[in-house]
Amino acid sequence: MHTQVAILGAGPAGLVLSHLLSLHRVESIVLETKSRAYVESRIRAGVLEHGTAQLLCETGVGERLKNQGMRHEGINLGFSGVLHHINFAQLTGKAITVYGQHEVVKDLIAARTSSGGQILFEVADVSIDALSTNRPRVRFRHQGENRELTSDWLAGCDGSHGVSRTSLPPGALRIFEKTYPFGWLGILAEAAPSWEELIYSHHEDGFALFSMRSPSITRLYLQCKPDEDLTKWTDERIWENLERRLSFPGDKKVRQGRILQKGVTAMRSFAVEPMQYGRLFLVGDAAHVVPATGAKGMNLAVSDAWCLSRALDNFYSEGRTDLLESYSERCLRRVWKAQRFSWWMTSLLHRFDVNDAFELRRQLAELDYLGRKLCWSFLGG
Ligand code: RFL
Repeated sequence: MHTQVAILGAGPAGLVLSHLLSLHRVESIVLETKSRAYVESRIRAGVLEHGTAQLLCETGVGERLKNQGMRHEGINLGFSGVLHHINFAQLTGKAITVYGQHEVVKDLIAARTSSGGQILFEVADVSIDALSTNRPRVRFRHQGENRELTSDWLAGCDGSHGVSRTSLPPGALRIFEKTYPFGWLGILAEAAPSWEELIYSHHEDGFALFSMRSPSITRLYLQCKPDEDLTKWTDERIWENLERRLSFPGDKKVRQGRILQKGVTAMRSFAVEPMQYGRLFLVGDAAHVVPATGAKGMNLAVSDAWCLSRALDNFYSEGRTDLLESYSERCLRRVWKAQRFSWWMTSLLHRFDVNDAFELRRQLAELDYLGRKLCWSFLGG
């Protein structure tokens, strides 16, 4: 089998890339280790930046997003028991859309399959080679058979644990990494959201995030140990902690409901340079991971995919290679800005050491400063 662009991974990066390439009439084949049902129900991100939502809508995969996505003009920062509203629309003229990553994935898979795009699900034993030749190769098993796919270019969109980055020779990439001494315990609950917008809550017991996925499903997170034992967290203990960390004046409190899903996510920052090796391009989480606090991961994946699709379109339509050559440099500029923002949000809102009273006061002073600064710039200062 041969194609112009072989894509490893049917997450947001791989699917957006395949979708955009098809609009430019560039052929691709996507290989995915999991089943279609699995990737369509994997609960992850839920905040789409203005640019991401706009790209999906403008390229014909935004119908459900427009109908079901929830436009939020701001977020709330909670600290010292008080909520402070930050109005993005007034500050920047832009808003965010709350729409589950798995819904984006469903929309993209539907678009690819209905226009004859090839996605092979449940592939196994994936390996890559010949990356420095003009015929990179992927070997894999599919439906019990050993298969081989050659391509002009290979896109590694296989997430932070995929094979594309880890198959490269030692020293090919420079790795930058930071791990945080905490994780997030996340739940998905059958409960209508109590507040209209997200709440990022700083609390002396640890950070909490109130968010939602739809008018009847709430998504909530609690700062916890990175290797937290979930069996120690009964539903009762989770709700009790959420209520305490999300308690603000007024009559609203966290609405409880059946817990549909529980999980622990470690928090880390990770990036490689460059995001290219021979004819392999790394896209999305395969090249960088940000702590979820900044809600940047999926948006970065979409942005990388857009950048690469443009470069490949230029190559096939005009024979130009300059955009392919500068792919890594252009993506990394944005990646490092997102790394800085995500690190800053994470450092501002989490307790690194519950016994460090100085750090607690410093964070509160910074949050207070931030609240005043944003209100001030708001008034045109
Ligand atoms: P993905 O989504 O991990 O997709 C990679 C795909 O590759 C497959 N795969 C392979 N396929 C072929 N061959 C192989 N050898 C393969 N190995 C793996 C996998 O099965 C998978 O389908 O990476 P991608 O496409 O780069 O997308 C990145 C995003 O998923 C990620 O950045 C976000 O989910 C991060 N994130 C958030 N991002 C946001 O922009 N806004 C948010 O609000 C937000 N919240 C979150 C998040 C991530 C979280 N977790 C669980 C890490 C909240 C959480 C809790």
